[in-house]
Amino acid sequence: APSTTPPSDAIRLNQLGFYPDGPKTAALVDAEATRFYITTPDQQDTVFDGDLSAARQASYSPRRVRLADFSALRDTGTFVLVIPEVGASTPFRIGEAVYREVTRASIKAFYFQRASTDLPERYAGSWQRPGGHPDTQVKVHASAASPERPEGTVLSSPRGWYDAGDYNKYVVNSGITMGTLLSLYEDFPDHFAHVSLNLPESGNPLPDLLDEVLWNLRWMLTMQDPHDGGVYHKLTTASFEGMVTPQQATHQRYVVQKGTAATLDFAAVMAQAARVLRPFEQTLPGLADSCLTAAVAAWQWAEQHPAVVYDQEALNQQFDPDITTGAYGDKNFEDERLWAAAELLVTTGQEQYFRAVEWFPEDHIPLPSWAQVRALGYYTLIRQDTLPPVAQEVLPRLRQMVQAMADTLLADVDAQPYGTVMGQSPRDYIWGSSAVAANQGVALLQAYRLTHDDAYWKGAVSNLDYLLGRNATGYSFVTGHGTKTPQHPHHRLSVSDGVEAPVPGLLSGGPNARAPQQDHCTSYTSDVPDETFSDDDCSYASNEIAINWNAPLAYLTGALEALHTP
Ligand code: 9MR
Repeated sequence: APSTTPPSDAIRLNQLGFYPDGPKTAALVDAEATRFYITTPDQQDTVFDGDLSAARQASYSPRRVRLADFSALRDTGTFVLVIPEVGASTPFRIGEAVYREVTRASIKAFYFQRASTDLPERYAGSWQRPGGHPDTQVKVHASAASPERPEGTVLSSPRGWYDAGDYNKYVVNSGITMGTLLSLYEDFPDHFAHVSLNLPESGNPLPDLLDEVLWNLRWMLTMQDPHDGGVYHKLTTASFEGMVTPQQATHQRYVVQKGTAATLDFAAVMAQAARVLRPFEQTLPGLADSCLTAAVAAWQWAEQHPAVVYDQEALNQQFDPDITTGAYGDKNFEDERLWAAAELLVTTGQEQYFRAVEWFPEDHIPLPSWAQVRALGYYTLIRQDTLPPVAQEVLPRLRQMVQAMADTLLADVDAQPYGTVMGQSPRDYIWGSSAVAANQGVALLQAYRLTHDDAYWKGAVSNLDYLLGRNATGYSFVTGHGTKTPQHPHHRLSVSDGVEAPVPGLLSGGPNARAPQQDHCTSYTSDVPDETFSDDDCSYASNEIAINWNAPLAYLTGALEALHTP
């Protein structure tokens, strides 16, 4: 066995570990070596050894990366990877259910984001806190005034999740987040019937994942104007509050202008929720019906108001007070409309929703993001055992398109420096790049569910490896899960709570090539796209957290666990 070597940050791998029958790869960054060894944690016994690959380089990075492939090692246990000339990795596991805890944490993270409630110690541990933002005295902003609800009307709109590092609640971003979490349940109901999250509601007959989803669903329902079915774009303070606790954040909250994107996202979520909650009618009497009624009213509003943009700058020219919080200002509603139609079609079986949209506006499927949700509609159609007869005709093409999307993601993966699907293009390193990686993984798993072709599963695993450490920063981007994790996310709850460790299970946004210009934080140490990350709470463009990033992390980890559970 090689002699004992100290840990080295040049060795990057999934810090949680690997499935026995799964791919296992580590990366060595900017160091020369030829052999690697997998040993027991004390480095006394070598259980596997192999050759490092030749060095590879991305077009956008000066780093030379070699890979160590130890997929053939199937022993379970805790190990380290040793490269005698360089150093050792931190210990990692090979075992069944290696992502069980991170799955739970990535969903429990939503509990920590709950507005309007105390988080007692028995559920929140060290991150217990008194509630804030009751949101029972929310005002109708001038931009949202209507005859029935003039400016200044007081509304009650409690619950929901804080969007991100800030304390506001945004319908558009709740849309993709809820769609992704409801889909995780819809795809793996048997698995999630048994995933327990230690929530206040854990004793009830509902699976915990759905209990958590309900916290935001009930808030979303309050964001619809019952007089016309339209949905307010967001519930927000006029400007961002300081890095204070929820109880100290007491500025007036408003609902602002209704918009087409928010209303269609709402319609999609409510239609999907109606379907998913239907089997729990006894526990939640009437809720599925209420969701469907809300979805239909929202759809009808959007048919009458097909192009109401939420343009914050334009609103601020017209109305007071100025609103300067997150805009989520999408201008294209074709994808939201397709998603809403897909959910309404599947839930109601009514032909009108099939006839209402052009199902193939483009040949390829864009990766989901808060502003682009077409894939969510497609995923919903392909996951059904049976579709209404009119819709059958689109299925073959849809299946082929989902597969083509996944094939494109896999196209060049074997030549990548880190061997991950993430990072094949420098354009992957945008604001919230961690969600790019996670959503690529989700897309690959949709193709895997269709075909059972292992290549898609391995591609998805490669992106989880990216998120948990096999990347150019050496971080596992999930707080509290890994050996090197973000300590200072831009997250008001974590900054203000007096607890040293940040709230666990949160996905940091990740490297963002434009972050230094976007947040003016000065602690970045590299401008290489995949390294432009700073574990500093000033770095909201690379180190914030957000619900729409945690949701695909929950899907990716949860689906891998569900698929892997015998
Ligand atoms: O995730 C959003 C990203 O795509 C945008 O480029 C960015 C700037 O508009 O805003 C991000 O969303 C933020 C939102 O506006 C406010 N809450 C925090 C969100 C995450 O940073």
